[in-house]
Amino acid sequence: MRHIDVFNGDADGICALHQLRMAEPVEAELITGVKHDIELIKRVNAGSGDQVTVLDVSLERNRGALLKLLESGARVRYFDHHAAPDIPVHPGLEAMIDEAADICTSILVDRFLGGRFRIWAVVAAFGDNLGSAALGLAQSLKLDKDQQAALQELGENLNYNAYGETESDLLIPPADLYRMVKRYTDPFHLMRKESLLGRLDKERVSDLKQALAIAPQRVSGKSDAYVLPDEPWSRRVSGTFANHLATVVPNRAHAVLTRNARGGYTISVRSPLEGKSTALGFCKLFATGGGRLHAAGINHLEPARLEEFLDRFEESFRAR
Ligand SMILES: [Mn+2]
Repeated sequence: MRHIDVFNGDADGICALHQLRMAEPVEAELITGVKHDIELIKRVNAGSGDQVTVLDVSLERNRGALLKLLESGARVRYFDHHAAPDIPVHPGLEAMIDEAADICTSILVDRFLGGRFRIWAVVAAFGDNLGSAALGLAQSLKLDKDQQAALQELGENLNYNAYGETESDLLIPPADLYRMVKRYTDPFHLMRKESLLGRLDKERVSDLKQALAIAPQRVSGKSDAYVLPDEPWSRRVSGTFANHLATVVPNRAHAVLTRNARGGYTISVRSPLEGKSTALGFCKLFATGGGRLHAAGINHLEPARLEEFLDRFEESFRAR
């Protein structure tokens, strides 16, 4: 029997798998990728008797590949917190899905293991930006303020490593980052021993600093659009930069454009909470647009359409 572990390359995916494998150590084949690379199950090659564990990737986006895998005779255990409106019923599938807003996959695994390695769920919840859930778990472990702050930084750094268009944009491939994390039962020990964490922290700070030094390409009454240079740091920081702008200047709409491997632009859009135009409504005007109401994006825009995009962005967020 082979074990295949399929997990999101962000902090939540890594910490979920780490908890499980401390409880159930096995040699497993690893399948993971950058954070937005979530169609991972189609990369699994397994059959009768094989055990596949899937962590922190949308079941909805993997449903077809999951059904194929189940039909091939593999057994699948699935932990996730993304929307899953139609969970298949199959004797080979054990699904632990909870879509509650204050839950991440590592918290589901923490429940499954009865809290055995809870400190890693704290790290993951901070990484997934679930601050109050993380603090609740940290308090149940009686961690002090300094320990909480250190775990928050660790979660954010592990998470930041997963941002980029491809693994070549990242400081370390997520599978290697997991193999490093896996050597430590104690996250404080990991932070003391591994200089990579300090490098991730520096990179996260310097990427944002570089983005903040870029002047917007288009400034209008109610919105700003930024075009970042064609560099790995741009592709790592784009979402973080857009969130930063939305936090610091919440009454304006923001678009952050980065060059992608197809020669076009990938775009993050954030909209003010009030006003009738939303990031999602705007992004849906484009074929590859989607996301959440006030935090949406466009996967690909042809380069020749840049000026048209800037005009439509300005126009959409002009009226309030
Ligand atoms: Mn997650």
